[in-house]
Amino acid sequence: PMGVCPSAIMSLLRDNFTGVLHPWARPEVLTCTSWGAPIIWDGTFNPDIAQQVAGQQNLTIGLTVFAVGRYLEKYLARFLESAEQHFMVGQHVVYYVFTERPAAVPQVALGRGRRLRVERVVQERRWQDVSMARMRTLHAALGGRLGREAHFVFCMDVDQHFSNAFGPETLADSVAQLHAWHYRWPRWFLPYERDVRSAAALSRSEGDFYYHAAVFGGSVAALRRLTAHCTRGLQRDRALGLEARWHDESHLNKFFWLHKPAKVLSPEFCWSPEIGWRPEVHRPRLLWAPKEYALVRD
Ligand code: 2GW
Ligand code: MN
Repeated sequence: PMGVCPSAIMSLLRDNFTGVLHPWARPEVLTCTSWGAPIIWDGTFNPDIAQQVAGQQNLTIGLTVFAVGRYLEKYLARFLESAEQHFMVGQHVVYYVFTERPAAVPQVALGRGRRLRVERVVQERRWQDVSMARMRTLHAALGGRLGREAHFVFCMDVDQHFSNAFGPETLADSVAQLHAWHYRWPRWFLPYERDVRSAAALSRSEGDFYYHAAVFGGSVAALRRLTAHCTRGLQRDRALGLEARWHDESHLNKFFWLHKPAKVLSPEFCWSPEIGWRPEVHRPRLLWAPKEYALVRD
């Protein structure tokens, strides 16, 4: 399915932040979901307009990232330094770094209107738990200071860096990221959790896209609902002795199946260089670090 649907035009008119002016500029890719949300690809939005609209609203945008154990030294400095170059430049930004070692967080020179806060978390023993515990911690943070000082928040993995502008054109009430490895696959083939006992389960006929948990965002209220849903699902599964196939990401996918995202980011926004060249990927905004599972996983 390609091209423009009328509901894309409707959502343009509704959404102040889109700056999506030319969904037809990319006829070779899907630029609209079946429920009328824009899928933003390079060339389909005007970053200057998005910037102007966001500036007029005097927004503060939160960016949360977890850097626990070896991931702190390995990834955090480059993530933050590249965010200074590319993430919401010209807006008010507050970074929230969650780590068990606040003193080891690197000093990064911050631009005007940009702040960094460090919050202490306990280090989970298993890496799966490090990843899954993020949902509960985020839920609490969104209900606290982060939720009071930010209007919109993005929650990201730390094992990646920004390579091009990631600006307010990405903002909406709820935002999901197409997974770079899976955006061309048929839905019955996607790596959703399939065990019906799991709270994250989707059947072969369910699922819109496979979303990547390395990037999700939205308004504070929407993210409170998302993190509550995922925390509850993770807890329910644990009580049954279950762990979904892709951990928190499986529960995130279940949430976005039940509560459709208001905006979807093309794989250009979080690209894996290991995939190689693809004609539809114009200007990657975030690049995954190479996976070194043998090194960092037990
Ligand atoms: C994770 C796996 C193995 C060894 C260490 C860690 C680890 C993760 C860690 O030692 N310290 C840490 O801070 N983390 C945080 O969890 C960090 O922010 C990292 O980016 C995030 C997710 O772990 P990651 O990036 O190694 O997993 P991916 O890239 O395979 O992530 C996808 O799947 C995950 C669930 O398995 C999550 O849903 C993640 O959001 C997805 O992108
Ligand atoms: Mn990752």
